[in-house]
Parts: sequence; structure tokens; C-alpha cells
Amino acid sequence: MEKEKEFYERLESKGVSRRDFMKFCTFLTATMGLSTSFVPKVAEVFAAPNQRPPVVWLHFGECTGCSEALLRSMYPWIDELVLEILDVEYHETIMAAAGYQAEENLHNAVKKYKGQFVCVVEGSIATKFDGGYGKVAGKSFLEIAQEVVPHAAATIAIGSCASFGGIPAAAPNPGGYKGVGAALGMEGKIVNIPGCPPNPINLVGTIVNYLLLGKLPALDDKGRPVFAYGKTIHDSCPRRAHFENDEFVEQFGSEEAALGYCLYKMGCRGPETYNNCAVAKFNDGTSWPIEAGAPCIGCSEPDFWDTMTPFYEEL
Ligand code: FSX
Ligand code: SF4
Ligand code: F3S
Repeated sequence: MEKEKEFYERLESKGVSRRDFMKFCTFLTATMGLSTSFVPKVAEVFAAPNQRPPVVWLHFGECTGCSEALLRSMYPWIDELVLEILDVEYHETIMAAAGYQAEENLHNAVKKYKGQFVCVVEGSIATKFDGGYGKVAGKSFLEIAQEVVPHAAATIAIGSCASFGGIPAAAPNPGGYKGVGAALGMEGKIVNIPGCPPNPINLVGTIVNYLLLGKLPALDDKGRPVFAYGKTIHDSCPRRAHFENDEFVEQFGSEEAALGYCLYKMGCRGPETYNNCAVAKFNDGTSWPIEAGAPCIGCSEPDFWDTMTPFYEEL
């Protein structure tokens, strides 16, 4: 109780009311595909955490957009909430330590929390030329991943790069970049949260699911949480609703004219892309690519850079 009171006071001091926080928990619970009866329990995970899993966050071949998306996320205070429920032991972008001290933190965390820590991997792994395309502290990305990932209680690949190779793996892929599961031969054992960048709410939902229910969420055959990647962009696209909506068709005069509102002919990859962007949106629910007028480029699909380009060509 005391913990909870302190939590709400801390939020209050940041200008976040209990009402705003509950609104966020309701949104998160719905995104996770849980019934509204779970909202108070989801709130409790943040307000009175009874465990803070140690987290080792590795960076490989990527642009750091995934970390940026989380840290500058939709609710300006969500990064703090995330840091409150997690005990981040190693994260190259946000830790104060550098050089040998940083390396020591990584080794100590893996040793101390063997079998207990959550490993989050951002970026893909170069597999050719002894990993010469990417090293940290003299070790290749592959060596680091082999030393860390097998000792984690659970591993989450954040972003399309870590999930499926992403942009570093685009043809001709000189470095032999692969997603984490493929590089380590651990496909199906790693949770993939693709997107370039992914929506931070899907990472938060995965972690809260783990803390609340003691297990990772159900995954599809590509290792993606079903709650977030169970439907295509096209399935929930408001522009589709528009041309299938009689009133809208009437307003435009014909179905053909209403269809012009859809971005299909501009190359939209929504019908082939599994993600929840239309519902979760970005930046405090402000908008998402299609709402802003840009066709979906399929950024969360495996090999999207090779299979979805040229983006402006009709499917
Ligand atoms: Fe990849 Fe993440 Fe795209 Fe960037 O780190 S998914 S290039 S947004 O940042 O890995
Ligand atoms: Fe489907 Fe894209 Fe058209 Fe939306 S804009 S209805 S996702 S093709
Ligand atoms: Fe990516 Fe398409 Fe969503 S481009 S952000 S999956 S709308």
C-alpha cells in the first residue's frame, strides 16, 4: 500500500494524474488482448511491483531507433515506468558507464543473474568474415550473443533488425547479417517484436504479460506476439472502412471515388503486413503512417527491404 501511495505521488509530481495513468493501463490491457477486469492488475505491476527482472539490453547492427522509440515514447513518462519495473543492468545507449567498466557490468550481470535475466536484443548479427562487420570491445556481435542469450530466462528481439535481419540484411547483405533467432539457431525460442521501429507499447505489453502472468505471450509461427501481430494493417485500416462504408461511398459519389482515399495504388503494403499500428498508433495515439497519408511500407515483415520495394509500386 505504502509503495503504491509513493508511486502515485511520484507520478503526480511529474504532472501525471491517477486518471491519466489508469487510462494508459486500460489502453495497454486492451492492446494485450486482456479483458478490462485485468486493468487493476496491470496497474499494480507498475504501482507495486513485487519483482523487477534484471535486463541486459544488447545493441548490434541497427540505427538505435528502437531504443529511441521507447525512450521518447508516446507518454513522456512511460520510459520512467519501464525503468521502474525493470532493473536495467546493461544498455549501451543509456548507461553512464563506458569502456572497461561497461564491459565489466555486462559480464557481472550475466554471471550474477544467470537463468534469471531478460535479454533484449536490438539489431541484427553479422555472420560473415568472423563477424568483422560489427564488434564491441573486440568481440563480434555473434560471440557476444552466444555468450549472453543462452543464459537468459527469456530473450526479446526488438525491431525488424533483431527479429529478421532488417535493413542491415538487405540484399546484397555483404556482412551476412541475420536476425538473432536465425544467427543463433534459436528460432521459435525468441520473442520477435518487429517494426522499424516497433511500437514501444508492444514491448511494454510483452514485459507486463511476463510480470503479470509469469509467462511470455502466445506467439505466431514467426515468433511474434499474437496480441500485436495477429491481424494485418489492412484488417483494421480506417481507409478501408471508408470505402466499404455506404455513407462514405455516398459522400464520394461512387465506390471507385471512395477507393481513391485508400493508398493501395500508391503502393500500400497494408494487406501483407501484420501489425497493430492502426489501433495502437504512435506518439500518444496521435497518428500512424496511413493516417498521416503515407502508405504502409511493410516495415515489420521479414525481409521487408527486399520483398516490399519499390514501395511505390502497387502490390
Ligand atoms: Fe532496426 Fe532498431 Fe529499424 Fe532502427 O535499433 S528495426 S534499423 S528503426 O533501430 O533495429
Ligand atoms: Fe488497405 Fe492500405 Fe488501403 Fe488501408 S490504405 S485500406 S491498409 S491498402
Ligand atoms: Fe510500419 Fe506499416 Fe506500421 S510501415 S509502422 S507496419 S503502418
